Amino acid sequence: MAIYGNKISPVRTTCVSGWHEHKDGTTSPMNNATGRPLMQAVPTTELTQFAEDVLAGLSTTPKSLSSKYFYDDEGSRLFQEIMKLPEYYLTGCEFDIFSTQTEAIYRAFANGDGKFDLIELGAGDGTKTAVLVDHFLKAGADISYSPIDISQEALDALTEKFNAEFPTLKMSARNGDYFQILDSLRIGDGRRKVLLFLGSNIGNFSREQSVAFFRSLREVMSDDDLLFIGFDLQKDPHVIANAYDDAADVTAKFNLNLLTRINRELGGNFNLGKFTHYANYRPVEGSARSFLVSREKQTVRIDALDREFEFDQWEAVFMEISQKYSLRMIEELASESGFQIKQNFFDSRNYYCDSLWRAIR
Ligand code: AVI
Repeated sequence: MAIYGNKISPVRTTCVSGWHEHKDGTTSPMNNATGRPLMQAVPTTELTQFAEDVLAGLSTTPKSLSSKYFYDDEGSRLFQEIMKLPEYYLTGCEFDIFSTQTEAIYRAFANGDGKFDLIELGAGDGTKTAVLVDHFLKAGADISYSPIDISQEALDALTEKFNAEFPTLKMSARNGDYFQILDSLRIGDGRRKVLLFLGSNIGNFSREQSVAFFRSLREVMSDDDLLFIGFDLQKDPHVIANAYDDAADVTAKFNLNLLTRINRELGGNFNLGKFTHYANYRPVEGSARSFLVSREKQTVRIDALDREFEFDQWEAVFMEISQKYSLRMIEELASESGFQIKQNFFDSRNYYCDSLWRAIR
């Protein structure tokens, strides 16, 4: 019996249409008549969460795959490449904020005493955070740094870099999904925590998932803790559309890599050449979306699911949403999740905002 990855459930969901979004941000196929999750027990090989989500996503109309699975080691490497692309302005904007407003950020984090623990959710290679840490240490702050990331390779690179640059910094890197690690954040030693959620990672969540996520962070935060979030702002639609459709096709490779991951981890037989990447930006909703579109009618088999999936010619698989925000949206998100804005930091072009939130007591 083939078991792909860690087994999590002896039950699998079956082919239905629509989505039910759980409070924890996960989704299940939904019975469209009742709006409830439709879970039909089918005797099967035990499936991983990844396998279950792929099954659910490819069994609905329209088909979808979750962008949270983009980040295997190769996906994380491709994302590092995206961040260096001329079209992908987000990283540069956050870097601009961190390098030009470092002291103001330090004062806002320090809250008078300069003692706090920095916890970064989805740290990646930590390049931008290094700018802050460098300044905080030079200012004599008493800090520790805990980067959390799904990619062990990215964490290893970060740890090596930080150990070399900041030999005195107390550091404990943690590998895993930040949803799973949330609970461990509750256990504190009484020191103030500043949680970092940078890079507009929040833009890859739906609005409901964002509120649920921020609320679950609020639950593990003490009243004096702070949350620092990167939001990509609404701007010239052409600038945004280009950021998700770069000339070097790195974003296309980044999306297609999820098919490679399915082939490798779930025994799929996706032919990558038979799919094309397509991205668009909808200025009314402020959301960029990306798709993989089937160039021809085809059948794809996934051994771990013991299933074949039919794709029509030009059928699109929804891959990712990247939400862009107005200041009003940021304020609403904060207040709906139990926070208020302490201070906003903008880059010189007003493309991007790092928003510092304090919990409403
Ligand atoms: C990680 N995340 C904020 C990126 C974004 O901009 O939505 C992922 C990405 N997708 C395509 N390019 C970058």
